[in-house]
Amino acid sequence: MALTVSKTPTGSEYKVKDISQAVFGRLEIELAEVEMPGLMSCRSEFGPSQPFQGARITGSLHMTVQSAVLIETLTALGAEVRWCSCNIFSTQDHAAAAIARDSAGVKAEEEYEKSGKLPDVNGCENREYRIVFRIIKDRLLVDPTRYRRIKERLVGVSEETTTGVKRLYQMQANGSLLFPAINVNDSVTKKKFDNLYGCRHSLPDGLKRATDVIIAGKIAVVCGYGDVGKGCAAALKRAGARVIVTEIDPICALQALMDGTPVLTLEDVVSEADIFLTTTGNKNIIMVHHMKQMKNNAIVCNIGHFDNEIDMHGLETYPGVKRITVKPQTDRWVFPETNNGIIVLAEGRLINLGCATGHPSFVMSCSFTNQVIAQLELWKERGAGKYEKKVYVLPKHLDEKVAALHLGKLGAKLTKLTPAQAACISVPVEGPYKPPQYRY
Ligand code: NAD
Ligand code: 3DD
Repeated sequence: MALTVSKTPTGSEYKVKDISQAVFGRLEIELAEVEMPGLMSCRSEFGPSQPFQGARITGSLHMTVQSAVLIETLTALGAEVRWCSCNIFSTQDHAAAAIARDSAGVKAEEEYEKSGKLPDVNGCENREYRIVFRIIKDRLLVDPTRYRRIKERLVGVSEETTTGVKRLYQMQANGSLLFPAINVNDSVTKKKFDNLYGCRHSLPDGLKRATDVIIAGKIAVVCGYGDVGKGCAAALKRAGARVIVTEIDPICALQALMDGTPVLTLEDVVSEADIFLTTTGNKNIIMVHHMKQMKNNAIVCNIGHFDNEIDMHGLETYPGVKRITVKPQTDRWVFPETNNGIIVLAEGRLINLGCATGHPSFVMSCSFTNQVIAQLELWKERGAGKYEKKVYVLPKHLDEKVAALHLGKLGAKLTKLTPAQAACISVPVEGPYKPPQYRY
């Protein structure tokens, strides 16, 4: 397997599918910038002072047009940025090419992820890489922890998504968190926007591009009714589907019922439903024994965590099953006993990023403005001892600032409180009373 890394005239390295797509990528990035007021405001507010001077930021997040605007906001504030994608289907090659040509070092090639193994050292055309890989492999054999010492130089990490944040809290609890972490996901202007409205927009986009099956009139099962599940259920309802929710949490289940959506178990509906969607962030939600019972050409897809919500391993290894690839990321799997097939999208990975282009720019601007603020905070406070090896959330006033940065674009005008009104509704932040932190 050839491992070749290219360099731009300015020397930044990149590995992307087709650098010639940079022209197209740049055009789409320019369109996205107009829809991302929060990020553009960060550039005008913080750009002059170059707060990230000396900072080297590396990101692993879907390499999309929207992420490209985030990357170029970080570089506009003075950071040196390197990026790699985090999913084998979500890279938008034209965005990767534009960033590679104009901004950061980008590795958006997912061939190693698909093969599941590092390139063969001897297969690398690039002599330097052969040497580097040899050194890395030899030293890891001697000291598997050798490359953990990087943590001494690491200032911290900001985490984008629900499942990633859950992993960080688990690491904090078991003492394996190596550096401070900011939980971007639980900023209200991230979770209640990206996860909810972003999925409400991008789920139907993915379904239609992948299958062009009508949603209206169909029975759709949404596993999980958190923010992602709520957004998806709303989208499917608006498209005319009869939605059924599965849940483990009584409060989320009750919310579904209040939204007019029945709550049943997967076993109750598996042989009747037409569309199955997992949104839980959990694993082993739809197993192969469920898929065997489904109607012919039932659609099975996931928008939650990566490819372990759907039992792809069980499906791929089912005796006698036949995989028919209709088109990239749309596969029909036929069971030998019934000759019935189910349609699995994006190989069980994220449908909105695998079969479509993910969330639109405006809602990603909310998420990514939180990312910039989190990175600025970690960099500004580095070495000041403010942050321990724990997980932190951003303060409410910054959350409100992110929201405020996005109101003008949609023509909103906020009402101003009189002092008497402000006094009437203010809640003392310090002292015995702490307003409850709702996650719902
Ligand atoms: P959440 O915790 O708010 O919601 C998950 C819900 O699933 C919870 O209500 C939980 O009770 C329920 N659940 C857990 N196990 C279940 C099971 N076995 N059966 C039924 N329900 C179950 O999380 P969220 O913010 O909605 O995110 C969900 C997942 O989506 C996470 O993995 C997150 O990282 C991911 N996510 C994906 C995108 C995307 O663009 N594809 C965007 C944001 C978040
Ligand atoms: N995610 C969805 N659409 C995206 C896009 N257009 N660019 C980058 C990332 C995108 C994933 C996010 O919703 C992320 O916040 C998550 O998974 O929580």
